[in-house]
Amino acid sequence: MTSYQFPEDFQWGAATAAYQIEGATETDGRKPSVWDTFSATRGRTVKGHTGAIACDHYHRYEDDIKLMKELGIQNYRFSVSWCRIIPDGRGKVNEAGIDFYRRLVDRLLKHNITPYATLFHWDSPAALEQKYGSWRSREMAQDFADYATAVVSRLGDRITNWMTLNEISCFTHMGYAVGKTPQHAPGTRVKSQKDVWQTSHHALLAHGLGCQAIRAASTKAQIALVDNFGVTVPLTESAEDIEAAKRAFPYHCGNGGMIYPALTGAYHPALLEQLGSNAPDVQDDDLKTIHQPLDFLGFNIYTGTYIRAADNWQGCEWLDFPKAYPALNMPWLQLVPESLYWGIRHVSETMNRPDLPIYITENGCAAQDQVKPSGEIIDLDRILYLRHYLQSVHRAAVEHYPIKGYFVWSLMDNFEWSYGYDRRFGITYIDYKTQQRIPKSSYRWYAECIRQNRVV
Ligand code: GCO
Repeated sequence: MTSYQFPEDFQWGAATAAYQIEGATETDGRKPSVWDTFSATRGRTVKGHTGAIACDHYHRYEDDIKLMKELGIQNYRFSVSWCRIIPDGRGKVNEAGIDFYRRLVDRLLKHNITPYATLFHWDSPAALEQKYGSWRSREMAQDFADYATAVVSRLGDRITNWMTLNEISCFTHMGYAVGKTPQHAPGTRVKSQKDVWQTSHHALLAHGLGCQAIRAASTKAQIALVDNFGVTVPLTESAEDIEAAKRAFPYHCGNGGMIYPALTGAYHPALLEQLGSNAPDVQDDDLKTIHQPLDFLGFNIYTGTYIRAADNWQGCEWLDFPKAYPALNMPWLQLVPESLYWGIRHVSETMNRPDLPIYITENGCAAQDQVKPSGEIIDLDRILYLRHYLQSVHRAAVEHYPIKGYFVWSLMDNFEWSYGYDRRFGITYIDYKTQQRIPKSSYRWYAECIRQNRVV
């Protein structure tokens, strides 16, 4: 008997995002995004790196699809760049921008690879930053919905799977901050925590209006939100620690104010109480708009936090990582494979949405990859990481949680936001001088998992 076998219909894939791989930032009518202006500002990214060239995927997408084909994935998650489609943020559609994604998708379909398109992976048009401060304004939600209509009405004949926004907390709570310069675009200092929560509220509204726009433009659309909600992992699986992890969940990483409203239609009361006057202003019907029916949930997961039962008012305690705890090559990237299983279980049990199919839309790690004299990259650390997390996916499947598929982050090394090209998350190595793609050992290992439909 072979172990760690997945159900026959389990979906394997790989993920990327537009600004991180495309380059060609001034091509075919594209105008700047907030990430172009942010990364071009002194001191914002490591070594001043920008996405101007990145992996030059815009010109090399055919080669990249060959890489996917050899890998054996049946699914590819990418994002559409708003500033290619509506370069001024609102108004005129740039058909040349649409044409790029049409070529990409047609090529994917020719190779029997199913496209999963994210409409927003952080690269909003800089024009909207100038106009009204991006997510600080409620107008952003309607502009996003209009952009969604523009894309889905043109590409809805070839794309079925649509994801609205990627990781609301990252482009709002890491893009706007009080008393310090935020790490992510647009990098705006605001006056209060309430202002920060207002940006994520506007993003939730954009998600809701976006869902409505997608459904209106395509009757066959399958729609998801992609979130990286923080996962509380019970220290032991005793009933007390499990209960503690569930109690901690709405407080953790703003979960109660992001994934909760999207999946349950309400901000979690415990979080609202904690926020007090810093809670966002919510208008009539906002929560109804935000709480749209979803066909699946995209869950991005990299790490987690251990929790145990405690005799305090919350009934739970957050545990620090010991000094030498195993971690990968990011300050926040501790190895917590169970976070994947518990994240899925929290959706079913803690948020009470056992009905919602889940795809892991990102999971992976940065490693200090070295090219050997033989030309190979033998990334044993990445294989170790991925193997443990995939075993956790398998546990969720065996216990009949609705886990449908897995997308590795990432198909190839790319622009890692404020870390620039300094951190490599790919299973394919990019030589940025020559743009040569070199599959790493993890690519071969992942291909074997896909071929055998199990964790090897
Ligand atoms: C994300 C980010 C990715 C990052 C990855 C590693 O969705 O979290 O979208 O773009 O590259 O998470 O930090």
